[in-house]
Amino acid sequence: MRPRLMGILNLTPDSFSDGGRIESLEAALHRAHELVAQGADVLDVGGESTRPRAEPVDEILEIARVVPVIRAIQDELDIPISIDTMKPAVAKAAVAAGAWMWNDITALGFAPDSLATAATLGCEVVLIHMQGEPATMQDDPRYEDVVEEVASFLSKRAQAAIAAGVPRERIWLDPGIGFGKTLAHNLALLANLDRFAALGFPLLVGASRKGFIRALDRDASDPQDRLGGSIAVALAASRAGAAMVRVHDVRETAQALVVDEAIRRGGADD
Ligand code: HH2
Repeated sequence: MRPRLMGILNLTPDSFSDGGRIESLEAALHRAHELVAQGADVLDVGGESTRPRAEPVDEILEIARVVPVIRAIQDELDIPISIDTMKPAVAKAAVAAGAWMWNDITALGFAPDSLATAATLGCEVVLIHMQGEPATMQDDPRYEDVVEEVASFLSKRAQAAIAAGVPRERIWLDPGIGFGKTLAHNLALLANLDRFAALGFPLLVGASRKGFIRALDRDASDPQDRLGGSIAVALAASRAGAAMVRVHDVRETAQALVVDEAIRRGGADD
């Protein structure tokens, strides 16, 4: 089984890789159609950038950015929508508009009512590991044992979500590549993805165009030049049993995953 493809639809002026490109409802819808045509299984809609040193966005503005786009996608396309937000009010508005999944980089830890809101909404929930907060997370991240600490954090947050009333089968885990991690931390996590897949929840991996790729390839200072590295991670995630990968380049990743899966099956579909 290869992972499902979560196509990234950023509605933010400052996302690191494609920020500023989507400036209208029409442009967002056009991009949504493109991502679906390329093979996306889920669209991840975000109204606040989570890149290191990004400016926080007020929840009213975030809702105004994402809700009309979610409604329009619902009207025109048959695809599950994920809302990438840490704010319960935004998740509520997005789910009311039709979102199927709440993708939260704070693992339902940002607001006191995050856990209860997720339980009430009854939607799918992605719990992501992050050390610190977006503005400063890359300043000096430290771990004794990054793999064990991230695994233990994710297990605890999953238990907290279940205790708050989130159905177990709705919970997804994500080790949070680039969220308060050095290159060595990211590589340790990526080399041990099977450890996270074994925690008993579907695993989501988001590494598309992220900064650690540039740390390995100095020519990739422009995020758009990180396709090869992003695909390498998608294949590693697939081989480790990930259920979904979050990517900008859906078409190219889909092709790589299909070919990789065929090779692993030894050409059984020929
Ligand atoms: N990474 C980003 C945002 N959301 N969600 C999940 N589940 N996993 C991730 O790794 C993840 C995520 C990075 O966000 P940003 O800096 O806004 O850039 P982009 O959305 O272009 O990836």
